[in-house]
Amino acid sequence: MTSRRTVLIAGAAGAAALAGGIGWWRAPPSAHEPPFTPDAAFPNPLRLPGGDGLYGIFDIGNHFTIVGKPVTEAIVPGKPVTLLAYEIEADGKRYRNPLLRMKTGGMVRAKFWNALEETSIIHWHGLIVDSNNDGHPHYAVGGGEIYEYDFPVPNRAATYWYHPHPHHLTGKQVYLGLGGVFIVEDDEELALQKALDLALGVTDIPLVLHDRRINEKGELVFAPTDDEKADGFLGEQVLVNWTPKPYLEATTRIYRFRVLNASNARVYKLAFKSGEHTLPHQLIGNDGGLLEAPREVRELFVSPAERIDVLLDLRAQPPGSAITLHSLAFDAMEHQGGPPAADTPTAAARPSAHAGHGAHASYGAGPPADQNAAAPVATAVAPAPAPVTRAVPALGVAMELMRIHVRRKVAFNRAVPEKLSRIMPIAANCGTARIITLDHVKMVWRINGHTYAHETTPITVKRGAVEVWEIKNVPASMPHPFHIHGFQFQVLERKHSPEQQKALAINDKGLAASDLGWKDTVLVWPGESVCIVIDFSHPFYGNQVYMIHCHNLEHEDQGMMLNLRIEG
Ligand SMILES: [Cu+2]
Repeated sequence: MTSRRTVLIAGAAGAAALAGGIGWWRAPPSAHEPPFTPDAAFPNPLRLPGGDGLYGIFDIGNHFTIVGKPVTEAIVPGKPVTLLAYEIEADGKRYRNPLLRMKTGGMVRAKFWNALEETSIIHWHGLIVDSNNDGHPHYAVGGGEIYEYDFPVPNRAATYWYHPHPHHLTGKQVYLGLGGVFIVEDDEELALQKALDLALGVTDIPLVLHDRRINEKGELVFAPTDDEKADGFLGEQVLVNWTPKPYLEATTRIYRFRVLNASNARVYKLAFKSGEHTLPHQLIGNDGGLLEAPREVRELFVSPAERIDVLLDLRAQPPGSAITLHSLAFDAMEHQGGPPAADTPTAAARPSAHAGHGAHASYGAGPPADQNAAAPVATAVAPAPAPVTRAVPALGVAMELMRIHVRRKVAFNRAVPEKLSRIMPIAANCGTARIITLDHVKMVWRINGHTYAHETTPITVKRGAVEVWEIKNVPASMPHPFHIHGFQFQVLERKHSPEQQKALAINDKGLAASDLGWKDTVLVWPGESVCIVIDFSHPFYGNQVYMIHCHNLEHEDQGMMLNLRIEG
């Protein structure tokens, strides 16, 4: 697939820095600190989760209503635009894409009100729920309709997330704004917070990465071409917590960053650098929560939907210094072996559009009958947004994501605990695995030769079975983040990995530090095979239908997704 490679490497110029820097969140300088002027490359204060508003922290207690709707927010300072968000109103506060937080063992009782003019449903990514509560696209509800959720959360503490999952529309709806972080806490987690004196939104900071195209008006532009529907839709800049070119003011202590890659298709290779010097940091957790012990790392791949939980120690950094979070250059197609496939498509052979061109957020549906106290949302359909003229960096092009300014020295004498948790390994090896093949025909990505159909369940597993799956990505392919609903898994082995992945191996099974612990999404490179083990035990009686899919959202919307039936 030489044409694919060309597509991926085209337009490799760096994204232009956004001008501006109005600093709409900047706190007034305190009497103790000199005034601070950020550098022009990162002029905007990082948006942090606070008491309300965008990313406001919402502690799940009683029943709540969460509305998916168009809202007005400024991504670029001073340029309010329409985007989509989940909104909760409670106790006189309004939260948008709230950071949901709860304890292990608690209940989620929520009404999702779809106030869009198209179908949608919320998937609780990483949560162990029955299939009625999973947010399977089969349960997507139309505009103006409601879906009721009612489920306990048995998960370990971790950073999960929630996002829309309607078939053909997931990529567009996530891109235009829908999605948020879902933090579960347990005793181990609270002990860690206490040991390191961590406070969510202050020193324990979620970093949600979205690459987006933003036009001169500050609008999000989602307009994938046929090539981009096949490859994945990339942005020209990376927003962190919906902040373009962000900076964070820090002190000389340990910070925790919970990174969620919520991008449609972009894989990041994250590293913290002080000038040219890469700073070692500690990986403490990933998709399914804390690792057994911290692991020193220097760089990590994070593919769409994956999470990493890291500690960055700034105690040795002098006040006045700056550290930059980078995505380092990598070759997205390294190891792409073999000749171009015989079925390498022409543009005419590619599938037709699912998501539409130039989609944006200026639409909505009126409230359902039982919600008539709420204000109706806009129904006007505005013209398509103007295109973006800046070049879009290809997958694997280096990008700078965020600047951290060390402002002030503080006394901080806490030590990172040597032991974080206990992970019981599932005894298994890659010998007799169920084979899951990722390939394509005529630019349509497939799993075991299938694309998605609501009515078919190509994979059936008995409840309580323990299975090893070998996920084999063909050589003439792309990196695919493979996700499974309803269960977590352990990664056993990486085989035929590209050199850039091998370079991160910490054991003779080729695993990277970020493959340890419990996972729900794992990146599989072209030509690579990844063995995982899944314990299909769960407390839900009767047949349950979940899914497996690629979390490149364009691949998923195109049908790189299958039903997974658990016979209960
Ligand atoms: Cu994929």
